[in-house]
Amino acid sequence: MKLIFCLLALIVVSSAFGELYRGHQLFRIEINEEEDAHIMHKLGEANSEMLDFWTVTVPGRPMDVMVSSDFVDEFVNVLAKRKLSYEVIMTDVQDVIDKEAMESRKAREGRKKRDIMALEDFDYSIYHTYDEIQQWTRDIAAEYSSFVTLFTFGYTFEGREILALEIAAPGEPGASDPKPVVYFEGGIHSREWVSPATVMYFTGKFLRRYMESDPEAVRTLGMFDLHIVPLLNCDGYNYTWTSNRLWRTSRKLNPDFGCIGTDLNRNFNAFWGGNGASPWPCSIIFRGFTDLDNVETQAIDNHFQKLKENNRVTKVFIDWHSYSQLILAPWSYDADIDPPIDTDKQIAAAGAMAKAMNETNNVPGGYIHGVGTDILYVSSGTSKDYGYASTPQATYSYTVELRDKGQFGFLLPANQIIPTGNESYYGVIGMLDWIYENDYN
Ligand code: 0X9
Ligand code: ZN
Repeated sequence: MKLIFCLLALIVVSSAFGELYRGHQLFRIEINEEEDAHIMHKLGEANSEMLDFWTVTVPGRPMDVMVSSDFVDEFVNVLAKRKLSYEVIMTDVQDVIDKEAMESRKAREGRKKRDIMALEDFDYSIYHTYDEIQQWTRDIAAEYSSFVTLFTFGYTFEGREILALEIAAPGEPGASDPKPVVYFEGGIHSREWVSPATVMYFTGKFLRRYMESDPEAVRTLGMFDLHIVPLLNCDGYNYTWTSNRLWRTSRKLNPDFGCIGTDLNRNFNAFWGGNGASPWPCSIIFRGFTDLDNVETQAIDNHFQKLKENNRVTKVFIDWHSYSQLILAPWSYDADIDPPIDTDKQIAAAGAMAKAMNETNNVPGGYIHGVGTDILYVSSGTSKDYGYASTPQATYSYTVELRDKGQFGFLLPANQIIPTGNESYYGVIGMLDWIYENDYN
């Protein structure tokens, strides 16, 4: 059985992706004027098939946009007319995708195949398929069954289901009973592969170190219960392995429009339908027809409804994304309103996380923290605003954008998974220590 899994994984890796992005180029453009941001925004709306904004237009920030091969000339003309400076970061996106797939294949070939699914030999330094992630989740629950529970959200689509872990270690002296919940979610955007890889890495590390009585791990797991969804957007993620490496949204069919997908990070019931989310079902930031109308977001909300019914306190909510190296606090839905009343605490805890992350690896460019709308862009119906203002009511709710700063973007090489996972591990400890010391009870 294991051998069949391994062979299947190899076939998937070698046959995936086709040539969808041959000749596509990734541009980095300096946008300094509001008017240029507006023009780029409009250009994107009018040419959504040709332009994929990897980061969004905000004056004062570089904007990364992937331009399809037959639109490159026209796009360069627009840039020239507006006198906008730019550099081409990837001259052929397909080459970068192929390189990633080849490296992944080589890494797998070099290993004893029977090890792929064994937890003790689980290789955190490569990206994993949907099946492997599911297997890992089940294996973790089995290995640490005395305090880790596997739970499902009761949703399957073509056999795929969202699995989650509850890590509830015995409380340390001074811990609340029950302990406050810390929620971590990976893979809401399917092309951001480093997100589930990181969540899995630091989860595994917390558990291993806890068993070794490491004081940091014992303190963290002894003070908080962790609820972990390693991979939320299972269908989308599977699709990035089989068909389109750069797929972002869910795989829900939008009947009557002939296109598929909702941006799950625009579909939450917090300020749903506002700015920075599209009502157009074929947009990659489509908000859905109504809030929570995708099984993934609904599953999350059901989970928090249940926690609420059981009077559980969710203290921290983090949705892990890539890329840009940012720790973003609420709000993201509107730049013109005051930040939430908890903003000082939120920023201080995010600062503790950023400090720990930057001290771990001194990653180029560092991690920056701040209020979402100050350092990124406006978007509504996002998980971060939901985590704070809707069902979870977590005082500390964030979007974390992992590595890198744009050299590889969503196509981050696998050799950066472990360093990213490590800095995130210490980032989580830094944040939870701050909360424990300043705002636990
Ligand atoms: O646009 C998103 O959903 C997130 N960025 S990503 O490149 N991973 O897609 C950020 C959303 C949260 N924050 C703000 N918009 N302020
Ligand atoms: Zn994302």
